[in-house]
Amino acid sequence: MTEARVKLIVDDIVEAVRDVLRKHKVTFPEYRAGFFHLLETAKSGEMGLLIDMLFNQTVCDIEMQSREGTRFCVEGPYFLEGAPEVKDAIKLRGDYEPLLIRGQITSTDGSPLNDAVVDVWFADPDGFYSGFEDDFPIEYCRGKVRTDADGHYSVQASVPGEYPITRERHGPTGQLVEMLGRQGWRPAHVHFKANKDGFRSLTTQAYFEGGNYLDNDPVEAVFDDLTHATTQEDGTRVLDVNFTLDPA
Ligand code: MBD
Ligand code: FE
Repeated sequence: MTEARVKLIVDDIVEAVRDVLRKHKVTFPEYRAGFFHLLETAKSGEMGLLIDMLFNQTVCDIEMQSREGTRFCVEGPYFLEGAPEVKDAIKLRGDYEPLLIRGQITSTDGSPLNDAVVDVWFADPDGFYSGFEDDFPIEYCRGKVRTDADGHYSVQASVPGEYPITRERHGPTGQLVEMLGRQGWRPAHVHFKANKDGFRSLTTQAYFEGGNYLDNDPVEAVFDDLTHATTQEDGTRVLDVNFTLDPA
Protein backbone atom coordinates (compact mmCIF):
# COMPACT_ATOMS: atom_id res chain seq x y z
CA MET A 1 0.00 0.00 0.00
CA THR A 2 1.48 3.37 -0.98
CA GLU A 3 1.79 6.27 1.41
CA ALA A 4 -0.34 8.37 -0.92
CA ARG A 5 -3.14 5.80 -0.67
CA VAL A 6 -2.87 5.67 3.14
CA LYS A 7 -3.18 9.46 3.29
CA LEU A 8 -6.12 9.49 0.87
CA ILE A 9 -8.07 6.88 2.83
CA VAL A 10 -7.17 7.87 6.39
CA ASP A 11 -7.92 11.54 5.71
CA ASP A 12 -11.38 10.51 4.50
CA ILE A 13 -12.01 8.18 7.46
CA VAL A 14 -11.13 10.96 9.89
CA GLU A 15 -13.37 13.41 8.05
CA ALA A 16 -16.25 10.87 7.97
CA VAL A 17 -15.99 10.28 11.74
CA ARG A 18 -15.83 14.02 12.42
CA ASP A 19 -18.98 14.45 10.33
CA VAL A 20 -20.77 11.93 12.56
CA LEU A 21 -19.57 13.69 15.74
CA ARG A 22 -20.91 17.00 14.41
CA LYS A 23 -24.14 15.51 13.04
CA HIS A 24 -25.06 14.01 16.43
CA LYS A 25 -23.53 16.80 18.54
CA VAL A 26 -21.54 14.22 20.47
CA THR A 27 -20.69 15.41 24.01
CA PHE A 28 -17.35 15.00 25.72
CA PRO A 29 -18.67 12.25 28.09
CA GLU A 30 -20.09 10.37 25.07
CA TYR A 31 -16.80 10.76 23.25
CA ARG A 32 -14.94 9.38 26.29
CA ALA A 33 -17.41 6.47 26.59
CA GLY A 34 -16.66 5.47 23.02
CA PHE A 35 -12.95 6.02 23.58
CA PHE A 36 -12.92 3.72 26.61
CA HIS A 37 -15.05 1.14 24.84
CA LEU A 38 -12.45 0.90 22.08
CA LEU A 39 -9.64 0.72 24.65
CA GLU A 40 -11.45 -2.13 26.42
CA THR A 41 -11.95 -3.89 23.09
CA ALA A 42 -8.22 -3.64 22.40
CA LYS A 43 -7.29 -4.79 25.92
CA SER A 44 -9.53 -7.83 25.49
CA GLY A 45 -7.78 -8.72 22.26
CA GLU A 46 -10.97 -8.20 20.27
CA MET A 47 -9.92 -5.41 17.93
CA GLY A 48 -9.64 -7.78 14.96
CA LEU A 49 -13.02 -9.26 15.74
CA LEU A 50 -14.67 -5.84 15.97
CA ILE A 51 -13.14 -4.49 12.77
CA ASP A 52 -13.87 -7.61 10.74
CA MET A 53 -17.42 -7.82 12.07
CA LEU A 54 -18.15 -4.28 10.94
CA PHE A 55 -16.11 -3.86 7.75
CA ASN A 56 -14.66 -7.05 6.26
CA GLN A 57 -17.71 -7.93 4.15
CA THR A 58 -17.78 -4.45 2.63
CA VAL A 59 -14.25 -4.95 1.33
CA CYS A 60 -15.30 -8.35 -0.04
CA ASP A 61 -18.19 -6.71 -1.90
CA ILE A 62 -15.72 -4.27 -3.45
CA GLU A 63 -13.42 -7.18 -4.35
CA MET A 64 -16.30 -8.90 -6.15
CA GLN A 65 -16.78 -5.93 -8.47
CA SER A 66 -13.51 -6.82 -10.19
CA ARG A 67 -13.32 -10.58 -10.06
CA GLU A 68 -14.96 -13.67 -11.48
CA GLY A 69 -15.37 -17.15 -10.10
CA THR A 70 -16.31 -18.09 -6.56
CA ARG A 71 -17.50 -15.32 -4.27
CA PHE A 72 -14.81 -13.74 -2.10
CA CYS A 73 -16.04 -13.65 1.49
CA VAL A 74 -14.97 -12.54 4.96
CA GLU A 75 -11.63 -13.95 6.17
CA GLY A 76 -12.37 -12.98 9.75
CA PRO A 77 -9.87 -12.62 12.56
CA TYR A 78 -8.92 -16.29 12.91
CA PHE A 79 -6.83 -17.10 9.85
CA LEU A 80 -3.24 -18.13 10.67
CA GLU A 81 -0.40 -18.31 8.16
CA GLY A 82 1.35 -21.28 9.74
CA ALA A 83 -1.21 -24.07 9.46
CA PRO A 84 0.32 -27.50 8.82
CA GLU A 85 0.11 -29.26 5.45
CA VAL A 86 -2.25 -32.18 5.85
CA LYS A 87 -2.58 -35.27 3.69
CA ASP A 88 -6.03 -36.65 4.44
CA ALA A 89 -7.12 -35.54 7.86
CA ILE A 90 -7.07 -32.48 10.07
CA LYS A 91 -6.46 -32.96 13.81
CA LEU A 92 -9.71 -32.49 15.68
CA ARG A 93 -10.86 -31.69 19.15
CA GLY A 94 -13.94 -32.07 21.31
CA ASP A 95 -17.07 -34.15 20.94
CA TYR A 96 -17.20 -33.69 17.19
CA GLU A 97 -19.24 -35.00 14.29
CA PRO A 98 -16.91 -36.03 11.45
CA LEU A 99 -17.22 -34.05 8.23
CA LEU A 100 -15.51 -34.92 4.97
CA ILE A 101 -14.79 -31.74 3.05
CA ARG A 102 -13.96 -32.18 -0.62
CA GLY A 103 -14.35 -30.64 -4.01
CA GLN A 104 -12.69 -29.53 -7.18
CA ILE A 105 -10.85 -26.36 -8.05
CA THR A 106 -11.10 -25.08 -11.58
CA SER A 107 -10.23 -21.97 -13.51
CA THR A 108 -12.96 -19.68 -14.83
CA ASP A 109 -12.53 -21.47 -18.20
CA GLY A 110 -13.43 -24.79 -16.53
CA SER A 111 -9.98 -26.38 -16.57
CA PRO A 112 -9.05 -28.25 -13.36
CA LEU A 113 -6.22 -26.76 -11.31
CA ASN A 114 -3.70 -29.20 -9.89
CA ASP A 115 -1.37 -28.30 -7.01
CA ALA A 116 -3.58 -25.52 -5.76
CA VAL A 117 -3.16 -25.10 -1.98
CA VAL A 118 -6.25 -24.56 0.13
CA ASP A 119 -6.13 -23.41 3.71
CA VAL A 120 -9.14 -24.82 5.56
CA TRP A 121 -10.01 -23.60 9.04
CA PHE A 122 -13.05 -23.84 11.28
CA ALA A 123 -14.21 -23.63 14.87
CA ASP A 124 -14.34 -26.70 17.11
CA PRO A 125 -17.78 -27.92 18.30
CA ASP A 126 -17.72 -25.34 21.12
CA GLY A 127 -16.97 -22.44 18.80
CA PHE A 128 -13.25 -22.00 19.50
CA TYR A 129 -10.52 -21.45 16.90
CA SER A 130 -7.14 -23.10 17.36
CA GLY A 131 -4.14 -20.87 17.95
CA PHE A 132 -6.27 -18.36 19.86
CA GLU A 133 -6.82 -20.35 23.04
CA ASP A 134 -4.42 -21.87 25.55
CA ASP A 135 -4.09 -25.63 25.04
CA PHE A 136 -5.52 -25.44 21.53
CA PRO A 137 -2.49 -25.43 19.23
CA ILE A 138 -2.73 -24.55 15.55
CA GLU A 139 -2.30 -28.15 14.38
CA TYR A 140 -5.98 -28.56 15.25
CA CYS A 141 -9.00 -27.54 13.18
CA ARG A 142 -6.88 -26.04 10.40
CA GLY A 143 -4.63 -27.26 7.64
CA LYS A 144 -3.39 -26.79 4.10
CA VAL A 145 -4.60 -29.30 1.52
CA ARG A 146 -3.39 -29.65 -2.03
CA THR A 147 -5.36 -30.51 -5.16
CA ASP A 148 -4.47 -33.60 -7.19
CA ALA A 149 -3.91 -33.84 -10.94
CA ASP A 150 -7.67 -33.43 -11.57
CA GLY A 151 -8.00 -30.44 -9.28
CA HIS A 152 -9.69 -32.43 -6.51
CA TYR A 153 -9.04 -32.01 -2.81
CA SER A 154 -10.42 -33.98 0.11
CA VAL A 155 -9.90 -33.75 3.84
CA GLN A 156 -11.39 -35.22 7.02
CA ALA A 157 -12.62 -32.47 9.32
CA SER A 158 -15.45 -31.91 11.81
CA VAL A 159 -18.74 -30.08 11.75
CA PRO A 160 -17.90 -26.64 13.12
CA GLY A 161 -19.75 -25.14 16.04
CA GLU A 162 -21.66 -21.90 15.74
CA TYR A 163 -19.51 -18.96 16.79
CA PRO A 164 -20.63 -16.60 19.57
CA ILE A 165 -19.86 -12.90 19.39
CA THR A 166 -21.74 -12.58 22.65
CA ARG A 167 -21.20 -10.86 25.97
CA GLU A 168 -20.46 -14.21 27.60
CA ARG A 169 -17.57 -14.96 25.23
CA HIS A 170 -16.49 -11.53 24.09
CA GLY A 171 -16.97 -8.73 26.63
CA PRO A 172 -16.84 -5.40 24.80
CA THR A 173 -17.71 -6.70 21.33
CA GLY A 174 -20.59 -8.83 22.60
CA GLN A 175 -21.87 -5.85 24.53
CA LEU A 176 -21.77 -3.69 21.42
CA VAL A 177 -23.65 -6.33 19.42
CA GLU A 178 -26.37 -6.26 22.09
CA MET A 179 -26.53 -2.46 22.16
CA LEU A 180 -26.97 -2.48 18.38
CA GLY A 181 -29.94 -4.83 18.86
CA ARG A 182 -28.32 -7.66 16.93
CA GLN A 183 -27.91 -11.29 17.87
CA GLY A 184 -24.28 -12.36 18.19
CA TRP A 185 -24.07 -15.91 16.88
CA ARG A 186 -22.39 -16.60 13.57
CA PRO A 187 -23.88 -19.56 11.69
CA ALA A 188 -21.68 -22.66 11.50
CA HIS A 189 -19.18 -22.19 8.70
CA VAL A 190 -15.90 -23.40 7.23
CA HIS A 191 -13.25 -20.95 6.04
CA PHE A 192 -11.18 -21.46 2.90
CA LYS A 193 -8.28 -19.65 1.29
CA ALA A 194 -7.27 -21.09 -2.09
CA ASN A 195 -3.98 -20.21 -3.77
CA LYS A 196 -2.54 -21.20 -7.11
CA ASP A 197 0.24 -19.54 -9.09
CA GLY A 198 -1.20 -17.34 -11.81
CA PHE A 199 -4.57 -16.92 -10.07
CA ARG A 200 -5.99 -14.39 -7.68
CA SER A 201 -6.07 -15.66 -4.12
CA LEU A 202 -9.59 -16.63 -3.06
CA THR A 203 -10.78 -16.26 0.53
CA THR A 204 -14.27 -17.54 1.15
CA GLN A 205 -16.57 -19.45 3.50
CA ALA A 206 -19.06 -22.31 3.26
CA TYR A 207 -22.30 -22.41 5.25
CA PHE A 208 -24.66 -25.30 5.94
CA GLU A 209 -28.13 -25.35 4.41
CA GLY A 210 -30.77 -25.36 7.13
CA GLY A 211 -28.32 -24.12 9.78
CA ASN A 212 -29.12 -21.58 12.49
CA TYR A 213 -28.49 -17.84 12.13
CA LEU A 214 -28.13 -17.89 8.34
CA ASP A 215 -30.60 -14.99 8.15
CA ASN A 216 -29.05 -12.86 10.86
CA ASP A 217 -25.30 -13.33 10.78
CA PRO A 218 -23.73 -10.53 12.86
CA VAL A 219 -20.94 -10.33 10.25
CA GLU A 220 -23.49 -10.14 7.35
CA ALA A 221 -21.46 -12.57 5.26
CA VAL A 222 -23.99 -15.30 4.34
CA PHE A 223 -24.90 -15.81 0.67
CA ASP A 224 -26.99 -18.47 -1.07
CA ASP A 225 -24.12 -19.38 -3.39
CA LEU A 226 -21.96 -20.13 -0.34
CA THR A 227 -24.64 -22.19 1.45
CA HIS A 228 -24.39 -25.93 0.79
CA ALA A 229 -26.43 -29.04 1.48
CA THR A 230 -24.38 -31.86 2.97
CA THR A 231 -24.77 -35.48 1.98
CA GLN A 232 -24.33 -38.72 3.85
CA GLU A 233 -21.77 -41.23 2.55
CA ASP A 234 -20.92 -44.49 4.36
CA GLY A 235 -22.29 -42.93 7.54
CA THR A 236 -20.17 -39.79 7.26
CA ARG A 237 -21.41 -36.31 6.54
CA VAL A 238 -19.90 -34.85 3.38
CA LEU A 239 -19.57 -31.21 2.38
CA ASP A 240 -18.80 -30.76 -1.30
CA VAL A 241 -17.35 -27.34 -2.09
CA ASN A 242 -15.95 -26.47 -5.48
CA PHE A 243 -13.99 -23.31 -6.15
CA THR A 244 -13.50 -21.35 -9.34
CA LEU A 245 -10.35 -19.23 -9.37
CA ASP A 246 -9.92 -16.04 -11.34
CA PRO A 247 -6.76 -15.87 -13.48
CA ALA A 248 -4.48 -13.08 -12.29
C1 MBD B 1 -15.76 -15.76 13.01
O1 MBD B 1 -15.69 -17.09 13.14
C2 MBD B 1 -15.68 -15.24 11.80
O2 MBD B 1 -15.51 -16.07 10.79
C3 MBD B 1 -15.76 -13.87 11.61
C4 MBD B 1 -15.72 -13.31 10.25
C5 MBD B 1 -15.93 -13.05 12.67
C6 MBD B 1 -16.01 -13.58 13.90
C7 MBD B 1 -15.93 -14.92 14.08
FE1 FE C 1 -15.16 -18.02 11.41
